[in-house]
Amino acid sequence: MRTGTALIYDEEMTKYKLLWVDPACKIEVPERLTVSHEALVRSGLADRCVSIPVREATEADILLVHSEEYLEAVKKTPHMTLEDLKEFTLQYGDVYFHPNIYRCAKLAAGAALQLVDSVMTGKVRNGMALVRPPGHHSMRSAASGFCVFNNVAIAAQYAKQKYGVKRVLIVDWDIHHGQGVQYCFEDDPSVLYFSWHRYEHQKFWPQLRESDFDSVGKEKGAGFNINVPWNKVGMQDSDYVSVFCHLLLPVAYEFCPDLVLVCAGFDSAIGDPEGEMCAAPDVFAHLTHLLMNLAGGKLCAVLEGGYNLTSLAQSVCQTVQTLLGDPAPRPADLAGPCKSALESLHCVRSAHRQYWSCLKHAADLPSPDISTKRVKLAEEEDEEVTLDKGEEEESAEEKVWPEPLKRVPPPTRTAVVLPDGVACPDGCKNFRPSEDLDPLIVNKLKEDFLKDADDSDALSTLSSLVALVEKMEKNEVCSGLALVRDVSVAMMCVVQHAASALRNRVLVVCLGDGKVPSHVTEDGKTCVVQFSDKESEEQESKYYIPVCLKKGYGDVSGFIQAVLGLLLPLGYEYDPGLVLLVRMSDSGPCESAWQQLTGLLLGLAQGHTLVLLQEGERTRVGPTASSLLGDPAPSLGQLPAPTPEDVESMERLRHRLKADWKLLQTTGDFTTAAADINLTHCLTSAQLLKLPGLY
Ligand code: FKS
Ligand code: ZN
Repeated sequence: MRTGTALIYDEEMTKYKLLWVDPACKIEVPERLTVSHEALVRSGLADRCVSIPVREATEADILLVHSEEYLEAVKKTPHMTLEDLKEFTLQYGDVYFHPNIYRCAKLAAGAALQLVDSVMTGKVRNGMALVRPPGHHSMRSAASGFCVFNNVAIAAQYAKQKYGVKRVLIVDWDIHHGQGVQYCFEDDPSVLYFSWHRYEHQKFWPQLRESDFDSVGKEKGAGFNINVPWNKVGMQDSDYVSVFCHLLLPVAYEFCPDLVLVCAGFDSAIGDPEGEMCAAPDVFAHLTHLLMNLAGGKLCAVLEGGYNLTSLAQSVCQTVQTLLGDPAPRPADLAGPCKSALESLHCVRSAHRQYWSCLKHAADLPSPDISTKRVKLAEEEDEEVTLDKGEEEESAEEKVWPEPLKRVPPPTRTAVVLPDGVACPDGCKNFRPSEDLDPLIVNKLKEDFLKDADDSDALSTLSSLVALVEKMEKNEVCSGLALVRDVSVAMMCVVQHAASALRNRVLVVCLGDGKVPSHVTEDGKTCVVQFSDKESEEQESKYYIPVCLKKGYGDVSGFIQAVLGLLLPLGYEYDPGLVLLVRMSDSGPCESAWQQLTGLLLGLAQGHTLVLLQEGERTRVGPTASSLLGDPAPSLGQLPAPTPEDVESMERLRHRLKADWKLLQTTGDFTTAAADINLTHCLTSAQLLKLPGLY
């Protein structure tokens, strides 16, 4: 099993800077790198990483993406006078040259390649390269936006060429559009490029028409370029998480990459003067976590932008700490995406519905000319007038936000409660309650859950579970796994204890059609999501969510789609303190889908997940423990389309719940209310299916 996180950094890359006055370039300073690296050192994270030296990218490496003429031109810059450098710079937009930048650009690209080598050869599982200059704007024959060579594009080509990697996913969470990456892979279906970026209807740099949602890729590459334009500033955690759940992740799972590269720019975080967004640095822990079960965990993050030094350093630490496997912090209050984000999401999903079966059911644009463009432009002009009259807005850099809480992993990662004769999996701790339970609790357990009051085995299991849950609440244990005689009883017992004695909300995720504790959900302290192949007879409520997958778990696509598009957003919005994952009898999905589910759920509740398995399912103990320990789940393979029945029932469910759970929304307000009403009240489900364009 590959483990370890690489950190690639070299001080040499701080040794160039802007030598003249240029307001567009003054934010790109050497301190960006030093503060990021120092924060990693100071927090002890750097020490936990495997430090890998940089190297210079060779000419052959650079030529994987750039033209010979361009390389030759850049090669001359170390020998130029200041005047020559200025003049050379003028032919490009928002970039500067320096006598040492060619050397640094070779190191930056080389650092990305060293990272790819370390991950692909199994020396480490994942890693991050801290580099300058950044790369994602540079094009075949042009520098742009502080970028000289396209580090990540070169890394993708290199991985394909050297390791025969078939599919690469590039996630560009920098707040600028990496047009250089887009141009490089536009017609290439083996590289899926995803970018979100501040766009403001083409008013924001680089102000390109082709950064909009309708640039989906060309020829064979159609569908493999995904642009999410942000048409407003101030996007928050919810907006980012929503786009991951409803767009990036479903497509990424369907694509099934062999390698994930991240254009890791942190100008998308709060406080950044360029991005002017409001996402907390902690959100990068979640974005990172959500990508870590793709490609068997092979993830390489390469620094791009980030200009608020405080926010940048915090965001880098969140990313690296997550790569190291520490549980993500509790997500901030995710109140759902804003209207503008929903509109963008809707436009991108509909532009891509013909290419990805996970998006087939996404709504069409309501009418051909409602793109986010025209309608919004008109509105915006109005707004600007009002803004001028108002007070001067606070600048992004004056924004204050709380420092992310220190993430202290519990002393025990995974504790197990197993019957005699079942070996404790490597890396787990056999759980024995350290002190006796309160006799009152023991009596209550006996009364409520034991058929036979003298059944000491059953009592000891239940007592252990209760004690374990308490340890998890105290953050002494992160996750747990129990093999029990009767999962239903164990589930009821944990839920009841949590509801009465614990402070935290519990998310119960139940696989199988057994009876669930739906009656305890009313006050919202418990939320139950039940996957089964039967229609539920329970009373539906905001906190009891039956997900019916008709083909059971035979259809992995349907299952994963429900996990990504329903369970995760719901879980993120509900923000439990404990996740109880219950697998009833022999009804769960295949091993890899089960591991994906377990891995993804660890992003909630600071990784506090307790898994209950039925005693007969001993063979599941090993793989489940491995997921709880943070090992990446195996890939599911390229996913086929989910069955129309499953899609239909999921969409109906989403439709019912989206008023209560804002993170389940995928469309803006501009789909007509009439269509909404038709959907819920007038049409049969068969009719619904024929009208995918309506919802
Ligand atoms: C100053 C205008 C600056 C250029 C922005 C370049 C952004 C570069 C970046 C990278 F990741 F490449 F570093 N316009 N008000 O952040 O995307
Ligand atoms: Zn940027």
